[in-house]
Amino acid sequence: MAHKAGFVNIIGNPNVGKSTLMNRLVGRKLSIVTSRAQTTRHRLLGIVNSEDFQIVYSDTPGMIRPKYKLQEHMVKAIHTALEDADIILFTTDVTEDPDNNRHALVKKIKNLSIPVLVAINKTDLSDTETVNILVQKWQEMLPPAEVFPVSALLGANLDKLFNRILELLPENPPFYPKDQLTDKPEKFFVEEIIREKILLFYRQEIPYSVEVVVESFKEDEKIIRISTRIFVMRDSQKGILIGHQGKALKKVGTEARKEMEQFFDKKVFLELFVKVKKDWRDKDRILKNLGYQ
Ligand SMILES: Nc1nc2c(ncn2[C@@H]2O[C@H](COP(=O)(O)OP(=O)(O)OP(=O)(O)O)[C@@H](O)[C@H]2O)c(=O)[nH]1
Ligand SMILES: [Mg+2]
Repeated sequence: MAHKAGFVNIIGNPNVGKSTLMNRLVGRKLSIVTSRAQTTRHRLLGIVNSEDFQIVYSDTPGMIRPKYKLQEHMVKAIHTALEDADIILFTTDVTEDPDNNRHALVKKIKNLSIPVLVAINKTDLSDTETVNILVQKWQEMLPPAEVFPVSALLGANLDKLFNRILELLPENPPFYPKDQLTDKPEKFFVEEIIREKILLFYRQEIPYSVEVVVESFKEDEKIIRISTRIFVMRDSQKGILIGHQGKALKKVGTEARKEMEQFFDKKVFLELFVKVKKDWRDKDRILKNLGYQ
């Protein structure tokens, strides 16, 4: 049998569960997940390898109308993902009304000549009848697409989706070494884990004003020592982030460190420093330094 390999790019509106779905399909938590929209800022690959195939999933940011430069970069990541896909995995959820869908993405997908799979996620929050109606509506909305009701959270119906992906996967040699799981370095996951805790623990605009950068990452046999800087946009945000007697930031550090120890399967020593970098979200030079190309 010829070797199969290809890019399966997951796109959709914010908060529908794209990252949860990719983590499930890859079998490991690579992408951070929170209940807040715009959790994902970067495109991230999750690679599933076997002897006969290599599926390269892409998690992407949710589609938004950009209001500042950071968001423009997020939208650019979606457009790149539309261009280099072998298969599009358009993800929606049971709360999204197809008739009322923010049409930008659907229109773009309609014009593609590659296979499109629609995952209707969060079926655990609905009932069979409602889900069946949604399946039909999405089928009409995107006629060539095949529709799969799933629950990424519970792992329901993902085997059917996976089998279809495998069938549609083109014949190709592998694109990445077979032991490779992702395209991002260790630092990226450190930054994302800290950002996830900030999204979980702070309200309003704080998480959207924050960027995390690893300044040093030193690993020896027993422990990884990590020093990070958290950028905020204003002095007042620095105060909120640190909290009374430093308690708020300490909680971020503790929870992030625990998750890193799981992720790296090693003891972690983690330092966090907060710094104000005015309007970092809107400055090309700063964004470039932060890895938004
Ligand atoms: N009930 C239920 N919740 C889900 C399911 N999948 C994801 N969620 C929840 O939906 C929220 C958003 O999940 P994410 O995976 O971060 O969604 P996303 O599409 O990647 O979001 P952005 O990166 O912000 O665009 C989280 O609270 C998840 O726990 C599901 O199958 N069922
Ligand atoms: Mg996401």
